[in-house]
Amino acid sequence: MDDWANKIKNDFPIFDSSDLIYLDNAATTQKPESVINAINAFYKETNANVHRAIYSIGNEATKRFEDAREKVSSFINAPSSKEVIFTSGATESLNLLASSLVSNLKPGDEILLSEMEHHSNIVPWQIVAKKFNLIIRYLPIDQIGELDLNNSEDFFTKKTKIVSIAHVSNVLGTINPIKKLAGMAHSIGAIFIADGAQGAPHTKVDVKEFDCDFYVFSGHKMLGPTGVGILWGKTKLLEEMDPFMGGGEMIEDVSFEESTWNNIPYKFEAGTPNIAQAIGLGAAIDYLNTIGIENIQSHEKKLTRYALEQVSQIKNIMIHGTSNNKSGVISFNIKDIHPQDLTQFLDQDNIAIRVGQHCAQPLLSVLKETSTARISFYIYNTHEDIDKFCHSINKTLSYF
Ligand code: C6P
Repeated sequence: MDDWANKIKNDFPIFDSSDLIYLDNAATTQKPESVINAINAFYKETNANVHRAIYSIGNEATKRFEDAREKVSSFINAPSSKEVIFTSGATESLNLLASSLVSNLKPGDEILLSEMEHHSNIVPWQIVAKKFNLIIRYLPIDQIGELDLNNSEDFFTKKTKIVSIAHVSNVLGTINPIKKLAGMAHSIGAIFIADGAQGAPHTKVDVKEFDCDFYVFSGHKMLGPTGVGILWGKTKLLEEMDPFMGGGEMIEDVSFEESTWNNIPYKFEAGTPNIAQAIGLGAAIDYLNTIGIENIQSHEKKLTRYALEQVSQIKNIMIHGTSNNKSGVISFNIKDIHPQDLTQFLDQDNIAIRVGQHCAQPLLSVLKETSTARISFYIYNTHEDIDKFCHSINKTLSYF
C-alpha cells in the first residue's frame, strides 16, 4: 500500500530533496509538478486578461480559465458550470454568501451553525447578524465529536432561514451527513450551505446527490494553488442574490446613476479573477481524477485507521473526535506537554504538524482545550510517515 503513495510522492517536487514528513494537509496540501507546470505554462505562453482580451493569447487565456470552471463543475457533479463561481477561497465564498443571502431576512430570523465550525463559517455570519439583528444558533456536538441531532426540532424551527455546516470538521475529522442536514433544512424552508473546505479534497462530492443549496471549498487544500476557491450554488438562488462586490465584468450596463448585473457566474466575479490559480486548480482536478477520488478515500481511510491504532498507544494521549465516520484528521493532546513544544520537537525530525486553535476557538472551548496538536493526511502519506511520527513523539516523551 505504501508503494501506491510513494509513487504519488514522486510527483511532488517538495519531497525530492528532503525527508519531509508532511502531516499538515488540512491546512494546505503540497503541489504536484503538473499543477506547477500548468501555472508556469499560463504565464509563459498565454498570459493575458480573460473575457476582455480578444487577441490570440487572450482567447487562449479565457479558454484555459473557462476549461478550469468546467473541470470543477464535473468534479462536484454540478448541473451547470454557470453555477461555479471562482473566489479566492472557502473564506471568501462564505463571506459572499453571508453578505448576499441575509438581505431578505427579518430581525429575529435565525442562522443555524454548529459547534464544530471553522471561524470562516462563524465570523461572516456574526458580522451580518449584528447588522441585521439576526440570531445565530449552534447545533451541539456529542462526546465522540458528531453533531448531536437528538433535539434537532429545537434548532430547525420556523425561524431558521439559513443552515451552514461543515462537510468535514477540520479539528475532529467528523464527516457530517450533508444530505440528511440539507433535507432537514429544506423541510423547514431554510437554505442549506455546506462548507466543503475539508470535504472536497477527500470525499466524493456530488452536489446533486447532496441536494445542498451551496457548497464551498478552497483549491489549495486539494493540490491546487492558494488564492482560488469555489462557491457552487443552485442557479435560481444565485440569480436571486445581489452581487457581493462591484467592479469590472460583473455588470451588464453601467451609467453614472446605476448599474445592472451580468449573468451568473460573472455577476459574482468582479475585477480580474485569479486566472493562473484557477488554471492551476483545473490541473489539480485533472491529477486527482487520474488517481480517482474513491482510491483517495480508501487510502486515507486505511491510513487513518492505522494512525488511530498507533497513536492511541502513546502514553497519556487524548484524541478529540472518535466518530467512525472520520476523515484523515486527528487532533490530540498529551498530558503535561504543550502542543507547541511537541511541534517544535517534531520539527527537528522534519515532521510538520499543526498546533493551536485551528481557527475553531469556540470548538476548542467545547473541548475544554486552549490548543491541540493535529495531524492530517493526504494521498502521499504512508504508514512509514505515521511510524516515524509516533517514534518522534515517543522520543519527545522520553525527553520530558
Ligand atoms: N482550515 C486548517 O488548518 P481558507 O483559509 O479560506 O482556504 O479555508 C477556510 C476554512 C473553512 N472551513 C474549514 C472547515 C476549514 O478547515 C478552513 C481552513 C485550515 O484547518 C486553515 S485555518
